[in-house]
Amino acid sequence: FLPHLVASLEQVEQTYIMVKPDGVQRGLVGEIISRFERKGFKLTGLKLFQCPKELAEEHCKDLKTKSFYPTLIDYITSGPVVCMVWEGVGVVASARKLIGSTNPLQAEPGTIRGDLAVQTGRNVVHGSDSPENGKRETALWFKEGELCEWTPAQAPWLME
Ligand code: IDP
Ligand code: MG
Repeated sequence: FLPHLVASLEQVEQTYIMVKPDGVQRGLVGEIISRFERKGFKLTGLKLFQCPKELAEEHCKDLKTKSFYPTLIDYITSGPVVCMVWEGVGVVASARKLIGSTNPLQAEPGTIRGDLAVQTGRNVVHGSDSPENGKRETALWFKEGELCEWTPAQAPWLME
């Protein structure tokens, strides 16, 4: 029992991060995973997955009215994606910062999109935009039993 690791349990969030098909095709999977890993968040789910159309539509349902919606669905289902769940205090907002702005040309250097992409329609990675959506998207993309609860050996060196 490590009291310092459970003290802030209610503050622990989940975010759904996905390397999109362009990131997989361009060989950026390791690079993208590394950024979250090095930051110090905890990986609790990971799989390579060919997304069916119905799941892409459910995931993107808030964008249904947008002109780019059909091409977005084609993009997300165009090849395998890497699905991940990362956990930590403040992980949702922090992951969005690591990812950078939706338009890679406006994304700051040092962010994933700022360093690795040029177009909104090929912006290599997805990240949940709120803790609620982090939970919703985790449940959408992962079945129970696919997630791992574990304590990283480095935990006491990341959190006092
Ligand atoms: P986000 O991924 O930064 O949260 P959202 O507005 O939620 O951005 O849009 C979801 C995804 O839809 C974007 O990551 C991008 O792949 C795609 N998208 C958003 N706006 C456009 C656009 O204007 N043209 C083409 N694709 C877009
Ligand atoms: Mg979004």
